[in-house]
Amino acid sequence: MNGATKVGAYVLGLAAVFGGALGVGRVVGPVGETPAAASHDAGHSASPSKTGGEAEKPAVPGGLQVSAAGYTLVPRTDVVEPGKPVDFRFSVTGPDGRPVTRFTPEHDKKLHFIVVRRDLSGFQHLHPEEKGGGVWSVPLTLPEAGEYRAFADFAPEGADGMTLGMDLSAPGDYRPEPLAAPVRTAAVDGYTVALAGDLAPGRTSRLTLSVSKDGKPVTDLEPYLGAYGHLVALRDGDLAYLHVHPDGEPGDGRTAPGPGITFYAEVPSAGAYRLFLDFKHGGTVRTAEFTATAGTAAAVPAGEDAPEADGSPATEDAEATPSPEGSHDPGDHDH
Ligand SMILES: [Cu+2]
Repeated sequence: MNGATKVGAYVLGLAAVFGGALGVGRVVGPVGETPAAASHDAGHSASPSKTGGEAEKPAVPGGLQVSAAGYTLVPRTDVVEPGKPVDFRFSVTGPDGRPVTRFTPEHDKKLHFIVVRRDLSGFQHLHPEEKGGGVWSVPLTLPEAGEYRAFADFAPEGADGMTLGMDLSAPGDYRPEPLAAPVRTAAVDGYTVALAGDLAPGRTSRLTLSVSKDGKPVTDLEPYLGAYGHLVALRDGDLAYLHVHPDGEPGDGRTAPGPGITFYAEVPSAGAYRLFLDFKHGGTVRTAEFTATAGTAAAVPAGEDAPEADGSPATEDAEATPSPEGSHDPGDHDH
């Protein structure tokens, strides 16, 4: 599979994220479109910026640009001192150069704001408030010194959804932490989250994250932003942003409130990614973090291509991985 194909599939993955809120157009598949991805996309636009015509042009992954398709992320707060809360303000300007004031909500919010340090530590998923005149405001603390990346994930009214990214600096002595090794379980606040499935570059990868507490599966997850979980994936090295979403939603008659939450993810390239799962239980939203590797068969050392449950390195065979909890019927989609 060539590079353009991988990127094309990635664009389609983004369209799956944003298309539901937009509900415009039909699928005009970029190269690399798969029947599986198309089934998620039916009736939705196919690209964050175009609905066709430029399908052959390799797209830039989300979050790497401060300006795209005429829209620009403009900070209105200059310096953020480490450890000190600030009222962080910013705008999105449109093709006419003015702040955009009308957005199409996606997942219950007009704008999702993700902040993470360049070493992939300190993840925050925030929801700024509109202050009028296209100004967004959010209480923000950058806990430690360092270079941070902030992502705004939004859809201007009448336009396709997009993710723009900007740098934020917290002055001081920055001591980057090494990326954690790939793991299959993450602990947060007394909960354990187990990851099944593997990221495969350029393909739709099915991931199931299963939540348990005190060794017992959690079967009463609470909807958060219209889903039982939200997963953000950031690429190690440049923080390319991939916002993926669950298979099914609360109240659709087939999606159980845990313990398994299934996602479909498209990653544009091989390499390491950091996954951040937000889930809500007992009235509190928590984030479980994983490092996962999108590999190729060649990248897996001989003899280590073992079943995923033992924490072996990622393989390409993501779609063959069953959901460990059987929270939905594998027959009701075509992955
Ligand atoms: Cu959000």
